[in-house]
Amino acid sequence: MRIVDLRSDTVTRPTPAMREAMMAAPVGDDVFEDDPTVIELETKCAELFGVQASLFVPSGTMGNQASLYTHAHRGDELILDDEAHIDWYEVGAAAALSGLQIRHYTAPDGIPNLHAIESLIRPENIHHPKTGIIAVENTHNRAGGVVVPLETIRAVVDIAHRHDAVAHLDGARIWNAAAATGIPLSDWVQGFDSVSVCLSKGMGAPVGSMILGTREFIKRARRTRKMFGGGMRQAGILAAAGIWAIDNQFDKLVDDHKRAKTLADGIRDIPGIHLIPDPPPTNIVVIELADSGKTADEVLVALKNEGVWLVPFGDTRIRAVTHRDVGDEDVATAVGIIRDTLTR
Ligand code: TLP
Repeated sequence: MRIVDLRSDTVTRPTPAMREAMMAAPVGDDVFEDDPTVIELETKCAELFGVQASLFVPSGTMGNQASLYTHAHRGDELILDDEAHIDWYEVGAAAALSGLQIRHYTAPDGIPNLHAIESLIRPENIHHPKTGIIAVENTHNRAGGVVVPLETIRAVVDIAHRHDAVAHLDGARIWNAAAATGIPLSDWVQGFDSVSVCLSKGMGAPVGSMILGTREFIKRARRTRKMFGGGMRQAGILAAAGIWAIDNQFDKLVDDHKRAKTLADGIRDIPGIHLIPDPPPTNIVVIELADSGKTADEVLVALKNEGVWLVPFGDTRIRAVTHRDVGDEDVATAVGIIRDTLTR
């Protein structure tokens, strides 16, 4: 049975050409800062995003958490929307590692609520924690791959800076925001005090994320990475995959977006479901099943038995993600099987 694996864009496997680039990469010891391929990737990303410096880290989680740790003072508050990846899927690390207290606002559509953020900022008072960090996610995963508009992003950064806080961007899929809008990568990260971007999602690298920031911040983040056990040695083998991805995969993300729309077109009229949002803005299709009377778990098991793999996003919510290893035929197969399963 052919499997259509729509669980995540993290499931992509390196292409033969990417593997060749990895095999051919000159390497050194990155803890001694003399791996030429890591240096090439870090230089390339700094230029591409228009920042002073960047740092190669093993994962998006480390990209976010090493950034937060590098900024944080224990007891500071971190303002986040209540669907943020940092809150849902990073094992409580902001509290456990950085001593941050999280303060939420609600943003079911993934778009930061500026008024809510402003109202959560703590006034100067001996009793209060200090608002230390405001974080934004773009594209927003749990909201369905939503692109947070540039003016909203800029307004959040402005609020942070007006209140002596720093702004962090979880830009795991910022590539998709740039691909979907045509607005350059550098515009999306401008003004942030730290940014984490992933090479191992739609970009298709097997491992790796980048932290972006000033030279001074990246120098400190390098120490944090070492403390977190993320100092890698001949990491050029992995960095080469990232360089290959930037050169060859970035301009193909629009195909993933088209396939997400095709998937949505094929299923939106199924009674009892709706898509969040509809149409899907990038490569993530979130399907709400509440009105169908079916649960996420039963639907996921039935789909899996037919070779279509998705993940739960709540008791009655499931997620499909398109990526490089899913072609037009796979999408057509998935549409057929999802229709059969949900109308049975
Ligand atoms: N997201 C994964 C899961 O953890 C949910 C996925 O399948 O989407 N920020 C965002 C917005 C992410 O979506 C992810 C991964 C990360 C950070 C963390 O990246 P990794 O998995 O490399 O630690």
